[in-house]
Amino acid sequence: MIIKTNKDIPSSEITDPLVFKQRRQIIKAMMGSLVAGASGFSASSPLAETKTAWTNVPKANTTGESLITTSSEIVKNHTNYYEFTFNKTDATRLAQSLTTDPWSVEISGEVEKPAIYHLEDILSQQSLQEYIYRFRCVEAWSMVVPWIGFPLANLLKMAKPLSSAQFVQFTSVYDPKTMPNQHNNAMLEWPYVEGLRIDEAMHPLTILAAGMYGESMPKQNGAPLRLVVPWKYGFKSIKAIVKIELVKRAPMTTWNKYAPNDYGFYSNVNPDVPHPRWSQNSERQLGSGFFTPRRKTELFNGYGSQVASLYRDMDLRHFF
Ligand SMILES: Nc1nc2c(c(=O)[nH]1)N[C@H]1C(S)=C(S)[C@@H](COP(=O)(O)O)O[C@H]1N2
Ligand SMILES: [Mo]
Repeated sequence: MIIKTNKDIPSSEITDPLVFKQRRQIIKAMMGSLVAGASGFSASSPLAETKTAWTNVPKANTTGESLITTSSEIVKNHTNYYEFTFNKTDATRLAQSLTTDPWSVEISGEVEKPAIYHLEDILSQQSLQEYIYRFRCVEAWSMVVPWIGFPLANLLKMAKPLSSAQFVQFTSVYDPKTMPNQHNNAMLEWPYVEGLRIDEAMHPLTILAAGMYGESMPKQNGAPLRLVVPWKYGFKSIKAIVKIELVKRAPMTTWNKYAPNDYGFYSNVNPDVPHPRWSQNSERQLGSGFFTPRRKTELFNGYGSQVASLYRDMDLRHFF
């Protein structure tokens, strides 16, 4: 495994200075609402302009367990971002050209109050928390990431879902000018689409993340806003979300369309349901030593006590 380190380019060097300045102002504004009071920083203090203020984000106590996080250098430099590249190291560089500011998110479909929100308006209405979750890719590697985000349910409730809203469909940004693989629909169809059942989307473990490791989200990890569903395989955790639609029927998702026998709609982590080409009963933990044994994969990635009831009476081999 090749892990490139020190590839982080200061964003001031690669971003047009005006855009950079605007982004600092938004982050400053966001952090004002995030940390004012709790930390004593105010939006006008110079400290609030540094990324360190994100470290004052309170910890969410959704799981009651303490996990050792994977090194941020690894998580930032080993990414899956197929719009840019099919390898795991190049998105660190390639994704920097994506414009993530300004950003807006459309919420529509089976809701009383459809709306297009500016990202800063979404974030300023949420109390951001740190969620330390295991993250398991369908390729059988895993990591532990300290995300900064808020429950997806909070945002969905603002739109007032109708009773006809049975599923939620998420769509990533479509920007073939900066995302080279979007020029070709032969393998995967773009934009990237994912979906959840409404009760999965409303579950308190399901978050939208705007940052990780005490900083705003790196572009290669899905800036400015991505989904994180810790009990499902990583491809469900869609990056760079521009649209959230409440829908009546299960959406057609990118990976399910590409290979329905390999990637089910549910894709709950399950050691007993192998991928057609490999076992899922153990995983390589990113950052662990060469001689460290693989981790035994847990049903629902270890979150069963909180999420198993969502799948009561369902045959998990059939609904994989
Ligand atoms: N839009 C989009 N979202 C995506 C992907 C992608 O290629 N495009 N890859 C998925 C896969 S396969 C995984 S494992 C996780 C990886 O998240 P990370 O790169 O931040 O580790 O993002 C998921 N979300
Ligand atoms: Mo993945």
